[in-house]
This record gives sequence, structure tokens and C-alpha cells, in this order.
Amino acid sequence: MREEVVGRANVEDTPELVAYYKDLERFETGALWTVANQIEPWQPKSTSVPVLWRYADLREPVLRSVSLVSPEKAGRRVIYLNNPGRRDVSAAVGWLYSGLQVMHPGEVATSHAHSASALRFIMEGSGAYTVVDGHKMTLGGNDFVLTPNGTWHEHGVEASGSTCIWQDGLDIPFVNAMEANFFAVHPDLYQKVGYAVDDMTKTWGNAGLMPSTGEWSKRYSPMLKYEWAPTYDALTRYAKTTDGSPFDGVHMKYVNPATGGHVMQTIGAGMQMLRPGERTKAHRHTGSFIYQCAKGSGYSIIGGQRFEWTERDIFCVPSWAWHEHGNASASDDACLFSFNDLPVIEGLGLYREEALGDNEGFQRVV
Ligand code: GTQ
Repeated sequence: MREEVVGRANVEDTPELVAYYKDLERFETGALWTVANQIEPWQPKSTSVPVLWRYADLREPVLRSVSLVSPEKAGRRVIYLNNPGRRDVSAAVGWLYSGLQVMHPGEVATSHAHSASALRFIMEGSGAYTVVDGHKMTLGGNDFVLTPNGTWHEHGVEASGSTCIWQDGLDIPFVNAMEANFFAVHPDLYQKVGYAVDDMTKTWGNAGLMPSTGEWSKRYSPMLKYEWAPTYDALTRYAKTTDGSPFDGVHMKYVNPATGGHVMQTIGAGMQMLRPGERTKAHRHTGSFIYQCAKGSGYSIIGGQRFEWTERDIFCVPSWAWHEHGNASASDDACLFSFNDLPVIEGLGLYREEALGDNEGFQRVV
């Protein structure tokens, strides 16, 4: 890939050079100028494509998996979201994985731990629970749960509950890219619950208040579960005092209450409200995002393509893709849950943002 720009590789093939390249291959080497323009693009070039996964399409095939495999045999019974540009790494976008897990009442998947960090966002059903390092959490619709890197975790649905489906979000592709992924099955297969149910949310999830004796030194949020009702309440309250972001409407991020930072080391998450009739401006930034509509319906224009979404639909915005969101309803608000790799992007100094028509934007490091 030659480019006729000073400072870029622009070497034409000659028989002598072609022979030289062949020679270099013998020693597991290559000439940088044959690949330089490709491996150093002028700006990020995502191989991910924007995709919308409609719940109306996915629900039936996900439910069908219940009669085809047991959680015991499958380990976890999950249908994963496979971005056409990222099939080689099983990613939904960039280096993020997403899947829909289904469980029947009375089912429980064995406890395990891995280097990848995980989250769940509950789509439907009642009686679901997750146990993370002995902390049991009950899960309702639109609740957001963490299973950070290295923690023992297992999921199940109480016998008294109903069939549950939730979205799993993980950084598996990223941790694999780092060649740092370990996996372990719990020696007892299932954990003992060591604390009062929902203790971490009750301890750490009180707006503006922390236990005065509370200490937390782990590198993820001690508030392992963020419930929908207080999240929606916070957005509604904030919406009363803010115009919101021109790009994201009323947007709040889930934080580690002990630090104010992202919930996990590699994955961040947020919830945004688009007010009735709101349409945001287009921008683009580094970092990959997976969205799930938590309430209402609307549309997003991503890389020039329009996607109409409604509750429980999932879509992705690849890194550096232009995107804007709209709420088509004149009377109801719409809420989008999203998770992302911003802790990695920001932590490594790689965040860049540009507003449409803002040519200087790429210089701005936020
Ligand atoms: O339950 O931790 O969808 O390890 C994929 C891999 C869920 C999990 C997935 C996993 C999990």
C-alpha cells in the first residue's frame, strides 16, 4: 500500500526488491516500508462494522438453546454476538465480547474465575442471581452486575423464578490479545454464600454516603450490583438540572464509589437518557462501545447507517466511527445502557474525540 505523501512509504517493487523481500522472509523478517502505511494508519481503522442485534430476532433462538444443551455440558449456555469484522476473535466490537445467556428456573452454572472481566445486564425473567466471591446478588430487569477479573462467580435462577435472559459483556478478546487469559473452575464447583444477600449494594450503593469504616483497596468497584430503579431515578433527577451533552443527552457513568472512577479496570459503563424528541449531534472518539436499549425506542446513525432500536436491542459503535442518537418519541424518554473499553483507552493515553465539523478535535485529549 503505497502513498504519495512525504513521510509515508512509497517504494515501488523492482525485481531486485522482490527478491530481497523473499530473502528477508527466510529469516522471519520483513521490510517495514512494505507494511508501514497499513500498520500505521493516519487514524484508527476499525475492522468492526456497526451492527444492530434485534431482541425480536434473538429471543427465539436463544430460548431454543435451552432444549439443545444443558448449562452443565455447555459450561455456560450463551449465544454470542459475532461482529462480521471480528469473527476471528469472537468479538461483538473491537476487543469486547457480548453474549446472551439463558437460564431456566432451578438451573445453575458452575463457579469459575478468569482473567477477563465480566458484566451482566438483565434483559428478562425473575429469580436470577449471581454469586461473586461469596456475595450473592438478586437480579431484576435492567440491573447491572459486575464480575471483575479474578473473582469466583456463578449464575443461576431460583426454582421459584422464570426463564431469564441477560446480556454478558466481557473483555475476553482484549485479554486474549494481551495473551494473559487464565481460567479456573471452582474446586468445590459451587461457592458458599458468605454474606447477607445484596450486602455490597446495600453497603456501597447509597448516594453520597459511604460507610465511615469502609475500606476498599481492590481495583474494581465494591458495589457489585447497580439496580435499575436508583439508576433511572438519578438520570431523571439530573435531567432536571442539565441540558445534557450535545452528543449523548443526559449521560451518567456507573462509578466505583470508593474512587469515583470506572467500575472495573478494563471495562467502563454508563446509562444515558434521550429526552422526548431529542436528537444528539454526531461525534466520534476512540474506544469501542456496546449499547443496550433499557427503555423506550429510538435510532442511532453509526458510520452513516441508520439503526432503529427498541427495548433490549443491542448495537455497537466501533472505535472512531461517527455516531449520533435520537429518541423518536415525542412523549417518552429513551434510555441506553452501554459498556466500553474506556478504562484501557484512557489509562493508556489513547482517548481522542472529534465533533463533526470540528477539524481541530482530533488534537483534543480529554
Ligand atoms: O459467565 O463469566 O458469555 O466466562 C462468556 C464467557 C459468560 C461468564 C460469557 C464467560 C461468561
